Amino acid sequence: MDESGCRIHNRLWRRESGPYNIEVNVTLEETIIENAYLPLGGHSKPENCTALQKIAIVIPFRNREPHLKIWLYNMHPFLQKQQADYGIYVVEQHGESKFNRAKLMNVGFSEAIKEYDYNCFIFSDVDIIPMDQRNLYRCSTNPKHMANSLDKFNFRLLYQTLFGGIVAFTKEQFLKVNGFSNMFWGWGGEDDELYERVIAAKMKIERPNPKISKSKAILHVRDVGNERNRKSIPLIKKAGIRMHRDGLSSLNYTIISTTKHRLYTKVTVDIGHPE
Ligand code: UD2
Repeated sequence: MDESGCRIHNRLWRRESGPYNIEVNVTLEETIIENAYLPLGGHSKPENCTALQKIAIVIPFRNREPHLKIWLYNMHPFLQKQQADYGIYVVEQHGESKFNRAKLMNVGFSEAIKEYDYNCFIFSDVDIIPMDQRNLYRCSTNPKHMANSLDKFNFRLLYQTLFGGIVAFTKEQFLKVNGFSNMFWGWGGEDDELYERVIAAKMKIERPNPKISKSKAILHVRDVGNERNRKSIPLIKKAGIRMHRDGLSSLNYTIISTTKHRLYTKVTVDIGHPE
């Protein structure tokens, strides 16, 4: 699949290239005013061309409103300058049970494909914002790890198999790995498990040039309800043998509400609790 999307994109991109000022002192109200032309649900398309990739951005979420408004404020113009045809899905975990980032990603994928012919899925944490307009938010011929150059890690890759933060999968790639595991409750391991799935499915990981994928990670304390998952290691080790029965194919959830906000679609979901 062509990464550039619209044909005229490259021309615009050169003009707009380079470091990008991330604004952190923002209100949701000003973000809404600046994006008043967006149709409800935060779905935007380029006006003068047809993008090859239709991108659903899926954000796992609970109690992170301050980060969400910064993300939205910065990412709408960023994605529009890249001539993206994109929709934003904020998937909020309902209730108090342990956070399950991976299962929320699976829900986002499953709900987004009901609404539009998305063929690229970017699964992104709510607190990571790219610093360079040339960092293309697009899918590639292999699953792509996009959070490989974060300010909080001095723009270095912490370890070779790191696959957390932001990953991009075409629809086919994501179906091939049966999505994320549903079994990771609490912090950690679900990203490493997804890496193992990709390898077991005989795909490779791609990463952008770290000079271009420089991104800001907003610092925060560990969330209540997202304590470290101490059961992750055996699950990661057996990812390859478990992946076809644990993932999109075994996903169960109950939608509490789907709300079309100006800047995004919010899916509030009951994903149950650890067994
Ligand atoms: C790392 C990974 C992240 C994930 C996590 C372990 C990177 C850059 N990031 O991030 O992708 O693998 O470790 O699970 O490698 N969230 C909420 N509310 C909560 C808890 C989490 O909205 O109560 C969402 C939010 O989108 C957040 C994301 O989950 O950005 C990841 O959680 P984190 O920020 O606590 O994890 P972090 O920064 O250690």
